[in-house]
Amino acid sequence: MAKTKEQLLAILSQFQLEGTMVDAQPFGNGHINDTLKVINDKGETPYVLQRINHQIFTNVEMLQENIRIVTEHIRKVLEERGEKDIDRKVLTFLPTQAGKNYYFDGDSYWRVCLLIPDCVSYEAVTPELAYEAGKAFGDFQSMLADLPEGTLGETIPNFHNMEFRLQQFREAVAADSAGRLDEVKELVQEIEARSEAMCVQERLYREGKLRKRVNHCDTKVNNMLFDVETGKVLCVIDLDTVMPGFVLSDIGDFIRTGANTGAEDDECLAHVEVNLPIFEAYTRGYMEKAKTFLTPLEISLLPYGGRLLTYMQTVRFLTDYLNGDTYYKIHSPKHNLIRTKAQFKLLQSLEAHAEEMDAFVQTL
Ligand code: GN1
Ligand code: MG
Repeated sequence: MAKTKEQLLAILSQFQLEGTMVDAQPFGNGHINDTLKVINDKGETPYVLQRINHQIFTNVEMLQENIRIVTEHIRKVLEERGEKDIDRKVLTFLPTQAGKNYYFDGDSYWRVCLLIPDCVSYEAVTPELAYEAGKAFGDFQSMLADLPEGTLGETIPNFHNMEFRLQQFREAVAADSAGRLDEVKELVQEIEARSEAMCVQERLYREGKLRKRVNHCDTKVNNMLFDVETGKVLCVIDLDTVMPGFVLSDIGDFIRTGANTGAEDDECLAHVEVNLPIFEAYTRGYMEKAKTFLTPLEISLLPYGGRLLTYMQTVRFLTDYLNGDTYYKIHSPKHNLIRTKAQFKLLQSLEAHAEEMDAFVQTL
């Protein structure tokens, strides 16, 4: 439900903010939550207001508690490192008048954080940005690597569990509730043909060879802020999916989103190919920070992570298409099918370059 300006201001008045707020306007382009920048009576934008999508994040209490733990922990590490300007390097959430870290207005859940000034985010990646991003996401994981197991909850249970995503997919195929199965039969076959090979992490975990780690789980370049002055990464944002899981998420999802010469929903499949210089730059940056905690087995799996997360997203988009578009926001009737095809094309390209990518990781 869209809110009027008056309603948004009433929500903002529930938080302990400084100054007089006069408006809130759409900001950014996430697929899940609604994000607004808050404007005060001096024309400044000191805060970000977000409506949490509680259809997807059903346990808002756990979600906000995870975020509190993660931001406090990172703040502590940055302080120990003697960093300056820490308010621009980790998100700061504002309490409500009642002292909680979210506000429920009767139908939606809201939260407010400081807007980090003098920074930019990017939708498209260059090798230079990818290298910086790799270091930042690797460092993000390494800062959280000492959180004891069980500290964070799974905000979306089995979020990047491939066996679970395949199960959801198979249920969607069986139900065919939107009557779209005929149209996508070939894609279903392509997915099934790879299903065994794509569940390596779950098998290794059961065999006790792989542990779970805290991952960001949405490592797109637009989930980090770069300092306009230095061009370096300031802050990793979008912490909703920070949770324990399998380690390939944070390399895989960057390869999927950043190392693509086309768009996630490109209608022109000829545009979609793996961008190897970006893969290499990200992996180099990521390894610089992550080699402190990764095992040799995990390192050997890194390029596989790109294929895995691309495959997983193909499966998730197609599942949503089969279900009649109940999960992702769509901008055209076939958007989820277009996304599926573009992700599948990227997967094929990653498969074609698998040997080269494996060989590159060996050189690091
Ligand atoms: C969603 O909203 P956004 O763009 O940050 C999704 C990711 C998908 C991505 C696909 C909670 O992220 O897992 O990879 O869309 N987030 C959730 O673009 O499902
Ligand atoms: Mg996001």
